[in-house]
Amino acid sequence: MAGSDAIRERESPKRLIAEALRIGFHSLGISEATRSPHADRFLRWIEKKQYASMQWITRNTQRRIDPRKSLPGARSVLTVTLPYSSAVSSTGPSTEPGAKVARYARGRDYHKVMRPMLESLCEFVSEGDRWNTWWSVDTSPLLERDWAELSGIGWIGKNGIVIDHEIGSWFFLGAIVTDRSFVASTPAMDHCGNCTRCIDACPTSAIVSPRTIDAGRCISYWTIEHRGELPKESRLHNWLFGCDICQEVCPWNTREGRKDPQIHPELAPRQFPTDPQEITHLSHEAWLEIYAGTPVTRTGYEGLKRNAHKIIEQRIDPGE
Ligand code: B12
Ligand code: SF4
Ligand code: SF4
Repeated sequence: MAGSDAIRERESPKRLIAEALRIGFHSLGISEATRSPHADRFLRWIEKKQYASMQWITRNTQRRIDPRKSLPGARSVLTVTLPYSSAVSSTGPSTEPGAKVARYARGRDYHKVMRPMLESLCEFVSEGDRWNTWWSVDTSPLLERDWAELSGIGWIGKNGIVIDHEIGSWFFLGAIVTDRSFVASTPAMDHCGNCTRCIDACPTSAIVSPRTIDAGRCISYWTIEHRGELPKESRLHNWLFGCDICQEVCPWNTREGRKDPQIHPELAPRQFPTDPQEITHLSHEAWLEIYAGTPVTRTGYEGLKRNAHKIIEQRIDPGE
């Protein structure tokens, strides 16, 4: 029986949450499948071209702001979290020298880790072909953080990242949209208060206003998503791939009493070379051996060498 013909009452999520935890997720929250309350902010961001060269984000905008466009008849959005290691890299925090790789990218590619986990949870939700499901992790058109906030997972910090008050922000998000209806969780409250540490610490002023990132100024964008030569004015501040500064300074990630969640074994951090000179000399085979299966390959062999060259260039001429 298709979902639309089946029982319409909201169900208790108790068994669903237990199943998500059994599969290995850290938490699961539920929100109603509606238009995102921040949809207009997203559309303004697109209008202002704050996506730099990420043209792909301008496609499917209606689907991105409303999950019902991806799954007609959708009733619930289930948001799950999967923590990654918060341990500092072998080069230490971003104040220390050495080419740095963001924490999220130091284990196996999370898309690969989360895919079977989400598929397994979808199987549980759909009960054979009784209910329809559609899932997303990062690359699908869905404003994942908006539903994470609505489903009580955490609030969107001024750094633009979802923060869980117990474990901080070192985790990935995944989402399942379904026409099965579950009782929604209580939306998360903002706990940033008057703090502006992330905005003050961002070395490139990419957080142009609280919760709005101009990708064209963000080190994470330059080192991961930008293709071709880096703009002359770009400053990488020793980041070879990604950037963690606006999370490193967040008190919710450093406070005493923060819970250190269990990390999925496949996300255990690897050791990567930290000398940018060494990276510029890597053969293609060596590059594959070191980074295959991790998110770092997204920027490509040439892209990573480009980033290493830029770091070296800026050590010779800091330019500020
Ligand atoms: C495009 C993208 C990027 C781009 C652009 C960043 C950005 N903030 O949008 C780049 C490449 C720069 C990037 C970098 C990073 N990303 Co990214 N990225 C995405 C992606 C694919 C889409 C994000 C998006 O829709 N942006 C659109 C614009 C409009 O977002 P925005 O400016 O932040 O504004 C939104 C909200 O903040 C809110 N908002 C804006 N203003 C206001 C004001 C108020 C008062 C309120 C309440 C809300 C609000 O409304 C807007 C619409 O949602 C998502 C996955 C997904 N499908 O959602 C992952 C995602 C957001 N990224 C993620 C990660 C881990 C990162 C990095 C930390 C990686 C790293 N270490 O280098 C950095 C962090 C940079 C940063 N400070 O945001 C995770 C975040 C997990 C979490 N705990 O929140 C996600 C969810 C991927 C995942 N599935 O886990 N990313
Ligand atoms: S990821 Fe780095 S460059 Fe981007 S907003 Fe955060 S601190 Fe700024
Ligand atoms: S550093 Fe402060 S303002 Fe920024 S996200 Fe964390 S609590 Fe919020």
